[in-house]
Amino acid sequence: MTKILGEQNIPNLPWEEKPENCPGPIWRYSGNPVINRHPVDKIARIFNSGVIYKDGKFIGVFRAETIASLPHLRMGYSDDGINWKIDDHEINFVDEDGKPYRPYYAYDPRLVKVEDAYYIIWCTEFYGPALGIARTYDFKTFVRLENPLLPFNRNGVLFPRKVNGMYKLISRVSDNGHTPFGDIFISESPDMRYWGRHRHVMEKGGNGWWQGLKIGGGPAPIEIEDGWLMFYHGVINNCNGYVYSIGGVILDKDEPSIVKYRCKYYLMTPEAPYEEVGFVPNVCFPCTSLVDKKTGRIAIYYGAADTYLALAFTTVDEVVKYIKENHEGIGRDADLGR
Ligand code: BMA
Repeated sequence: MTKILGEQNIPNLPWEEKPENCPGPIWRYSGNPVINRHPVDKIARIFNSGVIYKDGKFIGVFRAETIASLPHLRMGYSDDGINWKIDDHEINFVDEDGKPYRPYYAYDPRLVKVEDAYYIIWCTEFYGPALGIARTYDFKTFVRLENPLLPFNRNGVLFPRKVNGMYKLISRVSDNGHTPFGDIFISESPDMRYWGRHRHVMEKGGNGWWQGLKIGGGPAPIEIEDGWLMFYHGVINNCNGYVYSIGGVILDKDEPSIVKYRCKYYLMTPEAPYEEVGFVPNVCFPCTSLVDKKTGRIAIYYGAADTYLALAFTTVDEVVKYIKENHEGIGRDADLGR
C-alpha cells in the first residue's frame, strides 16, 4: 500500500466498495446526496463544504445559502459522516481583538487541522472576493485572522503541516465575477500572518479540454510517500456554461510548487442527476478529502450542482496509480514557478 504520512485512523469513515460498472478511479456514494435541499429553516442549499474528523466524530463547516441566496458558513455535527445535525445559526466570528466580525458573504470553506488548531479558509468580501481565514481550537470560538492575500482571490487551501518550516497556502487568483481564467499558486508564511514567496504551481490547459478554462484548489493535500496528493477542480466552458470536474495531482514533498504527476483525465465529472441538474448545473466541486491511514480509504465530500453535498470514494493506492499511469506534463508545471 502507498505509505500515507501525517493522517489519522478513521475507523468509522463513510465507505462503500467500488461498484463493478464504475469507469473511473472515484465512485459515488449510493445514498447521495448526503445533504438535500432545504436542510434547515430558511436555508435553501448546502454544498461546497469542509468536513473534519475529531474525537471519533465528524464536524462540518458548511457553505449554506439562505432563501435570499446569500452564502454564509454554519456548522454541523455527525457520528457517521452521513447523517448531519446542522446548526440553526451561522458561525459567529470574532476579530483578534475580540470584537464580533461578520463577513458580508462567505463561501467554499476548507477546514484544515494544522498543528493543534483548526483553520477555516473561505472566500470572503474584501473590496471584492478574497480569502478569509479563521482559527478555532474548540469549534466554539472562531477567531478571524486578517485576510492573508490581496483581492481578487478564491479557493484558498492550507497544507496540513509546515513544509521546510513554512505554512503553505494554495490559492487561485481570480476576478470580481465568474472568472474565465485561472491557475493555482502557492504562498508561504512563518506565522500565518505574513504571506510571501508566491509561486506558480500548475496551469490550466493540457491536451484535453476539461481543465482548459481554469483550475482551482480543492481539499487540503494528503501527504504520501511520493509527495502531496491533491484533488482540485478543472473547468471547461461549453455552449451551456461552465462544467466543473475533479482532477488529481501529486506535488513535490519539499517544494510543492513543483508538479510531479498530473492526471490528464478528470477523475470524476458531472454524470449523476444531482450533479447535472440544480441551481448551477454540471458542477462537482470537492472541498474535503478524509483519509483512513490504516486502510488507505478516502472519502471525498463535494458540492453537486451548487445544490447538494455529496460523497465519493477512492483509495490512495487506486488514485495514485491512476494519476501516475496517466501523467501529463503541462506547460511549466514542473518548474519552481517563481
Ligand atoms: C465558482 C464558485 C463555486 C461554485 C462554482 C460553480 O466560481 O463560486 O462556489 O460552486 O463557481 O457555480
